[in-house]
Amino acid sequence: MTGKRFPDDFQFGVATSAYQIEGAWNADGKGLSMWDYYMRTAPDMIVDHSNGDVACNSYYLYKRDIEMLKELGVDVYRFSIAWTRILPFGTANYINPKGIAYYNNLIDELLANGIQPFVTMYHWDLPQTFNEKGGWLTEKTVDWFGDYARVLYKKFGDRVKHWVTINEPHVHCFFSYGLGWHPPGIHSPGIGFYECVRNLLLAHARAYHIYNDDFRATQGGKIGISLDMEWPVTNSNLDEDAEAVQDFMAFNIDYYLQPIFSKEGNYPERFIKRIADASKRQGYNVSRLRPFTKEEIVYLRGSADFLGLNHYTSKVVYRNESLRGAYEVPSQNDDLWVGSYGDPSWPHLFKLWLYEYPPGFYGLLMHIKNTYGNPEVYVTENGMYTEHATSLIDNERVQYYRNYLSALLDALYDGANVKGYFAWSLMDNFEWSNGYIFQFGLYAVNNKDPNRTRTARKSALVYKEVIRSRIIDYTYDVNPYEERNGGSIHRVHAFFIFCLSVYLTYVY
Ligand code: PNW
Repeated sequence: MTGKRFPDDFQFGVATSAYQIEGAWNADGKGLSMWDYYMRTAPDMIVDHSNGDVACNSYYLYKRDIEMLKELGVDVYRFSIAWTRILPFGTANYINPKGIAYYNNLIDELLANGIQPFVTMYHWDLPQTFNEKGGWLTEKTVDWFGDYARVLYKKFGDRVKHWVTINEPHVHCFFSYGLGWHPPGIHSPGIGFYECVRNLLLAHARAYHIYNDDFRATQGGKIGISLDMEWPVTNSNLDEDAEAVQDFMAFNIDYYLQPIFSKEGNYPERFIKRIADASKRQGYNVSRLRPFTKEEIVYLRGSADFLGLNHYTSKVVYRNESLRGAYEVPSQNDDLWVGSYGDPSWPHLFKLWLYEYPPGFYGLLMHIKNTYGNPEVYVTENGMYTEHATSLIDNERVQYYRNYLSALLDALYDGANVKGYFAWSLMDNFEWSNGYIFQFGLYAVNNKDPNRTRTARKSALVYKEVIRSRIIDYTYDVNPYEERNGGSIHRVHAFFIFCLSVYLTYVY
């Protein structure tokens, strides 16, 4: 036990996203997102050839989801709205009443159970109609997104007081327009990637300003953006490695934070210069990073009431001659020109991308506090995965959550303005190009069962105890199997004792 406790008003929650859990991909008038479309035309994008057509079937099972939220005792639930469930063609000229009804039911049921909705507007499921017109590579998407945001405020803003505009510009643009591993599969790591981020940031600002101008006075909510960030670490004292840390920060952290959360606005100088220099060397007559105009810098600056932070892991970074020719030219990786890896001494399960290093979380939270005037932060995602999990006893995940929550508490006690925390994820779900191979859930989901039965893992019960007690007790132990049976035996006993006492009082 660390002896530190979470303040009473600290908000605990869990997070999910529409495409990863809802299923019902074409039910009740829903239109196609680019995920729906590519899952039919390019199923090879997904390692196990699965897709989100059914996923956790939450479109039909949302009441069960709310039962789980109640069991955990969370204060808030972060979910996302599927753009094409509301606007089947993307544009706001036709609103699908059944889509509105679904989210109304979800929101009302949450509120009736004392759980606040924390709603993401866009978690990667762009309408296919807009993809066909250029998607996030065209600035028109900024207008389309603004129109969509306006519909959401009108329909749900009376009850939703926290909005996340965009989930993870970095990961979304990197996979969809940089590497091309996610729909629409565009491989343009040195140009398309930067264009996508630029348009997403402007779309975010558009949604923020629409709220400010037309809704804030009557609805009084808050608008933020969820940015994903890894923390760079080095043990070396070589100048090149120190430079690598600075550049990694500029490309992966400050690139996204500075335009919105700093006093001066705009991209970091260091980042602008590296891409401009590389572009010049490569014979481009302008930088591959299109600069913001003066008006855009002002439009973006200060355009958030809170920062949503998605954080999973840290990286050891370095720079040396071994990187010559390591990356495709041109690409964001080549512009950055840094090597990175997970330190093998940090706990990890499958040596892919997720290594447990809680001091990195602390470092990141303190960087945000110290560099950006201590903005309000909600950790909108944090968690770890298992692979082909068969047991409900997920001690590695329990350990991960305890250690990351402890790091968060340390930052909180050192003055970081963290208001809430969302575990990713409520339950196992469609993990994008990794299909159903990785499980991030506090609850296990049985995909073979048409009812998509959900069962609490040990991590769910440990998180529940953290929420209840507001402390992290490393000695607390619980067995998810006994809870399942023990819980019902307990209820039978209680009922028996109740009957006996009624009998003794009134009959005997
Ligand atoms: C986030 N990486 O994505 C997303 O917001 C979620 O939808 C997703 O399920 C979750 O994290 C777990 O992956 C990420 O490779 C995807 O570093 C990949 C990375 C990071 C975040």
